[in-house]
Amino acid sequence: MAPGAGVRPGHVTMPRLYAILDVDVLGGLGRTPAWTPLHVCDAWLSAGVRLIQLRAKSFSSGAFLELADACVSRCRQAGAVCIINDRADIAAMSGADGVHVGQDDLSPTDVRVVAGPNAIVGWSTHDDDQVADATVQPVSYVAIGPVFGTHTKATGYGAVGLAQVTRAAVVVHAAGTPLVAIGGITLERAPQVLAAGADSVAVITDLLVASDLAGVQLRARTWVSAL
Ligand code: TZP
Ligand code: MG
Repeated sequence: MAPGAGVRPGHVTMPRLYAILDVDVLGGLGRTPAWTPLHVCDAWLSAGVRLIQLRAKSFSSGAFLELADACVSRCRQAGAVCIINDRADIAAMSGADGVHVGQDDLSPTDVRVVAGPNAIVGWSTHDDDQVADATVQPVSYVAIGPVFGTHTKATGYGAVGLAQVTRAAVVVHAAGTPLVAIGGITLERAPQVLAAGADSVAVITDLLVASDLAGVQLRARTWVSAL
């Protein structure tokens, strides 16, 4: 059996659409009146989105916690999962379902000290070595990316492409772990990413292609029904 094989800590069946609510991307859209994170959260949930990661790099800790509290309670009411980016403390305090961390954040083991054994813990990877390492970490899912070029995040890594998604899928599935693909994924590209082996596609920008909030809801509905 592969290292780490079996049911993973914080085991989760991932919905095919993994929506990331990035408050800085929202702010950068320059919409008038501004689309608040909670407006977008509500639009996505009412469209059937069932997994939202809250990402707020520029927020103070207090503002992030306040937003996380509101987001978690909306997700809970809708029967959706809410995951907090980077901050195990904010995930624990807000009662979120989990935490997503990257290679330079707290390790998955350290995240679990704060978030607990049942939390969903996701970890970003960008190459074969990191994917192999992920199979021996206490993670609930592994993310691979950027699959395509993206302007949303300067990851420091080049686009990994679909072949890398397939390689990662083989390795992480052997360890009993779902694979999330991220980076430059659009409605048009999502089917090929899933066909390459990803269980879920994580999306920021393409879920916001709309001119108003009704359009945001429609865009999310289109995504949910397409997958
Ligand atoms: N990690 C790798 S690529 C990326 C993150 C957070 C950004 C994805 O954003 P988009 O807009 O869906 O390309
Ligand atoms: Mg991070």
